[in-house]
Amino acid sequence: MADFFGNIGQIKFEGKGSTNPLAFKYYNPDAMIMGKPMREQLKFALSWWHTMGGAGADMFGVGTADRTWGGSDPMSISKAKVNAAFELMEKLSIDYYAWHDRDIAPEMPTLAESNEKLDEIVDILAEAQKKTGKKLLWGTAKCFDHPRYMHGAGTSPSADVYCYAVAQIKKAVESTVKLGGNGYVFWGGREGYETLLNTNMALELDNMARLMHMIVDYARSIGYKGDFYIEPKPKEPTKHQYDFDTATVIAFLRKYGLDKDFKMNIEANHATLAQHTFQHELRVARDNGVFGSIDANQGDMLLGWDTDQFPTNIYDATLCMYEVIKAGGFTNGGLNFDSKPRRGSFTPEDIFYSYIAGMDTFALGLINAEKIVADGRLDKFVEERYASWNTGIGADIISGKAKIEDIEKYALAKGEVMDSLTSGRQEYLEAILNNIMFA
Ligand code: XUL
Ligand code: CO
Repeated sequence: MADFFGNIGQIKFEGKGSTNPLAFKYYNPDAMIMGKPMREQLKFALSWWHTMGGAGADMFGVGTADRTWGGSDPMSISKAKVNAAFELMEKLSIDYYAWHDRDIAPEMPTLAESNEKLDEIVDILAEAQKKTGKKLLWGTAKCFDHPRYMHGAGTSPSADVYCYAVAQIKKAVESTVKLGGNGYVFWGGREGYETLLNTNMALELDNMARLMHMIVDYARSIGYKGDFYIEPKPKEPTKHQYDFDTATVIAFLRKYGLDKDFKMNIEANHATLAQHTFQHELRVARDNGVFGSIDANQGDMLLGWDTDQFPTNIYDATLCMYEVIKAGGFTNGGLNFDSKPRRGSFTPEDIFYSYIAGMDTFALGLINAEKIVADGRLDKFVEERYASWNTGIGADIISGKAKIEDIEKYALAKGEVMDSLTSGRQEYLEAILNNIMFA
């Protein structure tokens, strides 16, 4: 193990009574919960871009943290990042990681040179994975930061830029496959528009779908068996991102016949930017059979942008893990911390404090969610609220037996139906939730 964090040892589980800031209070990696060790239920991943590369720059100032890891030029920094990342993962008991191609290796003057550097780092990562047993959760291509992508990548008005993007993504998929990743993410960084005065929206979306079909066919042809994910986000960087939210993405996937190969990577902060709760997005994905993976973070209620804070909200984590359990748990997906310490939290220890906070929050979320399911009161309430669909006219509608004339006859005979309603009991249910969580 490299020694970038020599003053910090292995982070251990000490339980909720511990006041040691460098210990887990809830995340006990090998403790069994619902038949599996916690680490397998949660499948935590380190995000390479934030943790290894995010120095804290914002629109008003440069970075505050050193993320060169002792390297001096782009390639030596990229190599040092591998050592630092694997040390972090080992010390924090994180089993997975996720990257954009340009997070792990530098962008060079030509695509051929960038590919060469990427190959070099992928070989080093493969070696580190072999040594440590760590795995790649998913890979993706950074098709949004270089100026060539100012008008989009897969939705660029320029066919030349589009070809560059296809080639870059093809290479990122190959690298994902080489590292045994079972996920490949499309987040439409600049796939959207600022004004319709200059935009052919229909052509842009048709082209994006063409790109996705090409990539899926190619990936399957080289033996990729994992999932493809789209990560919805409603705005930022463009004013209107095409992949606005889960429902919008599902319509896109179905229109273009991509729904068999794609699932969702749901990010908490993107959900709230779309004016949805995190749980809403997860539920839409689950109900439509496209729940895949999660970018764990949280936004700030008072800010209108993607703040990517480490998640500490227990309610959100609990309701998230409830949805994950109901979806049958993670298969190829996991919980990737698309989160960064605040700009003022600039020391190496802050990386540990941040991950410990996020991981403990989700571990507690998992523990709470298991309790909600075992308690059964909330599920039972919902079941009973819809009991009228289990027998009589409700059951006949669901089975298709009742036709419109039968329903009309039923309604006419029934008269006023006010007395068939029961209270929604929101406050009663919120109190039950508190009771379960804080018992
Ligand atoms: C940006 C974002 C990305 C994706 C991967 O808001 O969430 O980092 O997770 O491209
Ligand atoms: Co994300």
